[in-house]
Amino acid sequence: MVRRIRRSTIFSLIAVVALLGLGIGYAQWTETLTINGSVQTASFDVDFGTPNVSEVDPLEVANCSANVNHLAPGDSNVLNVAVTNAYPGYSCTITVDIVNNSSIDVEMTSYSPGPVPTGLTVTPFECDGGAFQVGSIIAATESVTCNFGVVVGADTSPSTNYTLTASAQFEVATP
Ligand SMILES: [Ca+2]
Ligand SMILES: [Ca+2]
Repeated sequence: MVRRIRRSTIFSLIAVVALLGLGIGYAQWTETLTINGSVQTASFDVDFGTPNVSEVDPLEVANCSANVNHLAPGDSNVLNVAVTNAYPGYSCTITVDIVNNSSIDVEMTSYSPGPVPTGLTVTPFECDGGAFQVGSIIAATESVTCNFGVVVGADTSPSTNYTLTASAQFEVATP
């Protein structure tokens, strides 16, 4: 009887140890996975570059200047052109890049020239020699060179301020 009890005790201990071992093994095969989400959207920013001006000023009294307006740091969405002391026969041409500072391609979706005051002639805002138009795409980080001109006609009035506006809209290019 004494021997049997011992055997059974020893067997029980072994069984317990074996179960503990299984428990440890099972824990090692159970892991918690953590997902850290991070989504970065593309940057979108179209700007005017630094404009250049050339003029036909036979009397050499007029002046034409152009600059970009920074609505926010690095955001050059407005091109300002000022012509002073203009007279019939004077003309000024502005050349400016439209720069796609986005990380994605952008498409010009519309261009809206404003009304041209009587007495002035405004040559069309032309980009890439006319090849770039509504529906055209500027690839990421690329640019397109545009120009337009203002010609002062014979029927302008002295000491008058003429106002010109135009706008172009861009959006993410659809493939
Ligand atoms: Ca001048
Ligand atoms: Ca911009």
